[in-house]
Parts: sequence; C-alpha cells; structure tokens
Amino acid sequence: MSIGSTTLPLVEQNVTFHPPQLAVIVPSYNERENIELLYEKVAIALGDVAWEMIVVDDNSPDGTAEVVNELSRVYANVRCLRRFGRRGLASACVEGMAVTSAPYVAVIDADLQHDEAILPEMLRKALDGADLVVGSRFAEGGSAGDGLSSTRLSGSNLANKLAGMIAGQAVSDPMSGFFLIRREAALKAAPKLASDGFKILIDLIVTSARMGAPLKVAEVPYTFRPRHAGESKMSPLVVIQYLGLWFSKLTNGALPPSFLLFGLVGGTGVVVHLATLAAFTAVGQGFVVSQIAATLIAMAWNFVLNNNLTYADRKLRGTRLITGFLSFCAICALGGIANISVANAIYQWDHQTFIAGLSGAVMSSVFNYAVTRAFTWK
Ligand SMILES: Nc1nc2c(ncn2[C@@H]2O[C@H](COP(=O)(O)OP(=O)(O)OP(=O)(O)O)[C@@H](O)[C@H]2O)c(=O)[nH]1
Ligand SMILES: [Mg+2]
Repeated sequence: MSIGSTTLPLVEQNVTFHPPQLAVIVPSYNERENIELLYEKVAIALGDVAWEMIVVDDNSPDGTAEVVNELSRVYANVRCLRRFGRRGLASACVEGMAVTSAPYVAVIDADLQHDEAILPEMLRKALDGADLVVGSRFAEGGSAGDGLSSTRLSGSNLANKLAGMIAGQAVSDPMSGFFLIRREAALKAAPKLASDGFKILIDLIVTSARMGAPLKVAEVPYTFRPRHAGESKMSPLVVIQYLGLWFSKLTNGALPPSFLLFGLVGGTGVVVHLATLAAFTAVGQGFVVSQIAATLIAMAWNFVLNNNLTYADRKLRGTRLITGFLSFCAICALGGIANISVANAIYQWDHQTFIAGLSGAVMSSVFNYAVTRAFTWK
C-alpha cells in the first residue's frame, strides 16, 4: 500500500477505493426525517462523481446520528461526525471540511431547501477555476420560491445589503448556506473564522480577502424550496449573532462577534439591577441591602443569559454551571474594581463626571467580556 495511490489496502478485499473528489458536508440538528432522502437525492444528482457525505451532527436528541450510522452501513460514502456538548452551524461546517481529503467541499442544509441538482454545475465551475461557487437564490434564474415567508424575505434582503457592505465584491446571495469551495481555500481561512456564527459563507469571503487571498467567486442560480421535515433553527438569536459577526467584520475584527451579545445582555442586566433596587427600596429595605440584592440578582441574570445565548455553543451544565457562576461573580467583582479605579483616575484628571463614568463602564465591560471568555466559558 502507498498513500497517494488510488488503490489502498481494500484492494486485498477486492474493493477499489476511489478517493472522493467532492465532500458534501451536511450540518445537522434534529434532521432525522430528512437525511436519507437527502443522501438519495445527492447520489442521483452526482451520478458517477466520486463523492462522500459527512453529516456533522451536534448529538441531536431526535437521533439523527443513529440514522446516519445506519445509512453508512449500507453506503460506504456517508459518515457522521458527532459532536458532544456543543452547538453551532459554522463550526460544524468547518470541522466537516477538516475531516475530508476531497479537494472540493460543498455545504448543503439537511432540510432539502437547497437544490442538490445544481451540485454538478457547481463542481464544474470550481474545476474551471472558481475558488468558491455559491448556490444563489437571487442570481438571474434563481428564486426564493416558497421557501421564505415575506418577513423572512425582507430580513434576508436587509441581511444581504449589510453583507454587501463588508463583502468587498458583488455576491448576489451572501447569506446562502449552499456553496462549494476548494478545501484548501476554506481551511486557510478556517482559523480566523468566527466559530460561533450561523452564516459561514460571508465570513469565508471577507476573511479570505482580509488575509490577502480573495476568493474567485462564481454563482449558480437555483430555486429555494420549503423545508421538507422537522423544524427551523432560525431564531432571533441567530439574527443577533449575525449582527455581531457583521460588526466584527466592519471593525476589522477589533470587536469579536460575541461582544455585541455580551453587551446587549449587560444592558438588560442594568435594567434588572435598577428594577430590583426599586422593588427592594419600595418594600422598605435600606439602600445597602437593596443594592446588594440588586447586584446579585443582576449578576445571576447576566450569567444565565450569557450561558444560554452568548455562549450557547459551549453552555455550562452540571457542576461546571456552579463553578462557572462563581468565577463569573469573581471576575465581575474585579471588573467593578477596575471600573471604579479607571473612572476615579480619569475624574481626578479632567473632572468630567460623565466621561469618567463612561470610561469606567467601558473598561469593566471589556474586562468582564475578555476575562469571562477566557476563564468562565473557555
Ligand atoms: N451541527 C449543527 N447543525 C445545525 C445547527 N443549527 C442548525 N443546523 C443545521 O443547519 C442547517 C440550516 O438550519 P435551518 O434551521 O434549516 O436554518 P435556515 O435554513 O436558515 O432556516 P429555515 O429556512 O427556517 O429552514 C440545517 O441542516 C440544520 O439542521 C447546529 O447548532 N449544529
Ligand atoms: Mg433550512
């Protein structure tokens, strides 16, 4: 046997192995009713192309991974990469790309909304020299069909406009979850991608350009279909995560995507703090007791929200939830000291109450974000 030859030890068992030219990566969460049909449709579409399917499943409670494992007992070119204790569409796609040797990788949703019939044309365009081929609903000949409600369509249009501001090149459907890319190009950008996002395509385009290796993009139009079975994972959180990614790219990475969410959670924490303070003083508690209660409740509020929203992809559970909360409180207390020290130093210098207070608040927000990210949700 020699690595690099097309015939590996399987030859001894009278089986010839064709290394895949294309890996079809399917991020999945609760998609058990869709996977088999998707596999069959992709198999028909790709005909004699040497391909494999890698389903990256975040240990879906509906047992999607078991369905994929059953399927791989029948078809040798499908397997499941099962992740535990983690969620995230973008990181699922990247990890799927990292486990294949195929020179081209395509990402397709499990729910049959993307038209697999255009995969051969996408591959052809890549073989003709494109680094990235986007399956587009909005290029001429494409359509969002019945796959998007009118609200979702307006949201998608707005998101496309925002994406256009950072893409640096014309792409008709930068929010598409359906694309094919040279694996080398994707893996080159991978270490710099925002792992907690839902939209990986725009990140790949912007990150590659900023790394000095802009992608040559081609498009293939298609008609978007309604979801086949199961439920959508689109949520307001996904929208906020996208805005976080957008801000991050706009500021050239100075603000990490999760900073926006952390800041929004902090803002709601201030409201909770003030409401609790008002409630305690209204029932006759002294200021110090009320302020202590308000601080503890706001801290617990911030912790729970950050654990479920900002860090949903690495949510703490069990005993780590308790140790995490304690470390969060300790870090926020240090942040409070940093806040007062910085604010006081600035106040001594220019006696502007507002500027001093704001500087202290910004300082402690950045401190709390950076340190809790490194220790609490590492
Ligand atoms: N591994 C993994 N896959 C995910 C996760 N969230 C969503 N997915 C998969 O990503 C794909 C896109 O998710 P959808 O819920 O269809 O999102 P969408 O297409 O933007 O929304 P709809 O149009 O409402 O279906 C599907 O195959 C999901 O199963 C996740 O956290 N982890
Ligand atoms: Mg979908």
